[in-house]
Amino acid sequence: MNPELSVKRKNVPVSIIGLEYSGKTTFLNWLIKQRFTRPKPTVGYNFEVLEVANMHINIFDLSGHEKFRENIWKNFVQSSVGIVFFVDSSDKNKLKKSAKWFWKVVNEWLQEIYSEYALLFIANKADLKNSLDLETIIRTFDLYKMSKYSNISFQIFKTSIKEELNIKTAFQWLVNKLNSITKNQQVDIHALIISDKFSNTLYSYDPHNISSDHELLSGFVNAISSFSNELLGYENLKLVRLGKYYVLISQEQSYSVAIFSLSETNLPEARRIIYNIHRKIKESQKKILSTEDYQAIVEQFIF
Ligand SMILES: Nc1nc2c(ncn2[C@@H]2O[C@H](COP(=O)(O)OP(=O)(O)OP(=O)(O)O)[C@@H](O)[C@H]2O)c(=O)[nH]1
Ligand SMILES: [Mg+2]
Repeated sequence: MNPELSVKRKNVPVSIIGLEYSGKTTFLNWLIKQRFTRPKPTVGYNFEVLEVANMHINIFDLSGHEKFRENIWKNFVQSSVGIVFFVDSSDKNKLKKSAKWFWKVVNEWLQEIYSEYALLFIANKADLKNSLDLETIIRTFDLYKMSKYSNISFQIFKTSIKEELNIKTAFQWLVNKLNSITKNQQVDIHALIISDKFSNTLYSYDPHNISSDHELLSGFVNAISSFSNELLGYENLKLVRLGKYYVLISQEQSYSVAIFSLSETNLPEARRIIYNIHRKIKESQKKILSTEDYQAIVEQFIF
């Protein structure tokens, strides 16, 4: 078996977001049942797994209601590879509010992680006679600006789920993008080290034996981290070159996670892995995690 760590590429998370009543759950239902439905408003979220093109697409259909937008969207969005943003093209009054949320996602949340994303913009309900034309929607949302985000593959479709207009094509676009993003994720992450602030190794995966002494490497990671804090000011995510390695280090108050990689192309994925590991560690209720706990967390994202 290839000893290199590689991203678990079969499970590909996708979040469907957008204001309430735009058709998110109708879309999910269509993907599952291939027919038009009239769902009730979503409370919380729906979850389904679709097996397409060798991937298990894990779809989270999130409620569009205000409380949920504020508190829950960000977590789902940041850990997804694909994001589907729904807009009701027949509801002129909601466009401005919808655009505000769209840009919050693109400008704030996705840039914070700076991983690679596929973002599918759906202007839905094209069958209704007051549906706005695509040009108006693009202008209102300022979608021309999307070309400057090199970490986001973006596409817009005007659809009707009711009349099955463009909906297959839009989903196919997403599947293709997810496929190519996750192919790039066949990464050569050579080692992953989690250490505490006293440089004790909490978890290490080092199949190439970068270091026979992991405590030494942990100490080194901590030293780089605090050195660059002094140099650059506190910044959560740092990238250093170490010989032939790119080392991405993320430090929290009591521990740090470092990923060693041979190629720059792996870095977007490394960022996502680090972000997810932090999230899982934070979510964990236990105060002290064992090596096995850390291992279980890491193995959710890479194998
Ligand atoms: N005419 C028309 N109606 C649609 C279309 N897509 C969805 N709808 C209807 O719009 C209504 C709202 O759809 P939902 O899928 O529940 O909306 P949602 O975005 O999941 O809403 P929340 O869960 O409340 O955030 C339902 O009655 C759907 O049947 C469409 O393409 N055309
Ligand atoms: Mg819904």
